[in-house]
Amino acid sequence: MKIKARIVPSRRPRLAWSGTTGGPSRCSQPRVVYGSGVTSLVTREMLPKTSSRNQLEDALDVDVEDLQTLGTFIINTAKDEDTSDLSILIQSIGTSCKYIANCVRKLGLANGKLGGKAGTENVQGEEQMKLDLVAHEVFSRGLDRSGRCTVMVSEEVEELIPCASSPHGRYVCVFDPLDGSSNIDCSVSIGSIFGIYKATERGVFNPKDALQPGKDMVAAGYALYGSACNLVLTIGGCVYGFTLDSSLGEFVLTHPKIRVPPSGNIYSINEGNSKFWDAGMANYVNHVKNIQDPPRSLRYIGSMVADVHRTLLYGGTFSYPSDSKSKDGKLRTLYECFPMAYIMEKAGGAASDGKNRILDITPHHIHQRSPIHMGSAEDVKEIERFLTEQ
Ligand code: AHM
Ligand code: MG
Repeated sequence: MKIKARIVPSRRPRLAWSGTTGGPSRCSQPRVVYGSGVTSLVTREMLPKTSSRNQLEDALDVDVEDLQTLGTFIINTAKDEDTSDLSILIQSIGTSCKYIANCVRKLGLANGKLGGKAGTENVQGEEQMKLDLVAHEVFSRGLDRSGRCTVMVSEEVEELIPCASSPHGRYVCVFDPLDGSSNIDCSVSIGSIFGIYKATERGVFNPKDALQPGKDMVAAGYALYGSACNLVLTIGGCVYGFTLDSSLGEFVLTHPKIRVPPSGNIYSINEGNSKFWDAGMANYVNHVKNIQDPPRSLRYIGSMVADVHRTLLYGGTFSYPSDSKSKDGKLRTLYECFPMAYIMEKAGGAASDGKNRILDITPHHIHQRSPIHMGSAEDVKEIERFLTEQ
């Protein structure tokens, strides 16, 4: 059994027992003690049954070496000249996500400076929250300063945003700095979403670079500000999940090579819109409700990042369909649907607009919308069957 230690020690770790001066007693708790006096609690249940001190220290050594932060992971993954630019870009995004995670934690304590409405509207006529604007500033400044991004698209800004400090930037970044705004003020999970493309020419601002099909992305990810803060990332290969260790201030690799189950028992959709659905969608949800073995569960948080994160780990589907009220659905193709669809596919799942693969869409406008159904491949196929049979 492995014991997870939480920091890279400056000296070899040794075991100590709280509440005792000598060896272990029945109720004493073992701690891992590092040279600097920083400690990490290890519970009795986590210890191997045969706990000789040497065995424990050996076990600790193994895991301490295995500890991988987002920084080391990216540097090891993106080694060549080409991808080292990408690595710097993603590290800057990681830092922005940590900053936003801090704002989210302080939201209720900041005397209204972070919570509540900003009194402005975004390009789609939606009310902006103060935290939407803070997150946009943090994301866009971080990307600009990374020096690796030539142009950006943000949900909060109508036009393309050229990066002033990146004369040699070779990447295009599309992002929703804070997704799930309606959940901000009630402490329900929210998130940030991003997708990265390569620019046609290094350092050249070409508006068409921001309208590439989703399948041409080179990396995508999201941060979930929930009961834990997770950063999920793919650089075109596997999907990796990191968890923010706030004592270290680092994202630590906790979910290597995530695979979405081929099918699942959870469906996620805003059923309040059912009166606007077409027959195909209504028939599908009715069908799902009547499955007996095992019965399906409806889970809908109303924050895409949280709903998709659960779908990625537990399987099932997340849908925001088209309906008679919004014929293209609600979610934005470029910076909401594409990155999540890219992650879902890289994890072995699927993402469809109901008929076709989401990632095959070539957007004609940076803020266009698309209906979306994503998650376990078998379940998404079943939704497509219902939607195309009507
Ligand atoms: P936002 O970008 O303004 O926060 O809107 C996107 C959010 C998604 O996170 C979520 O899936 C959806 O809106 C929920 O919409 P609804 O309240 O219509 O169900
Ligand atoms: Mg959003």
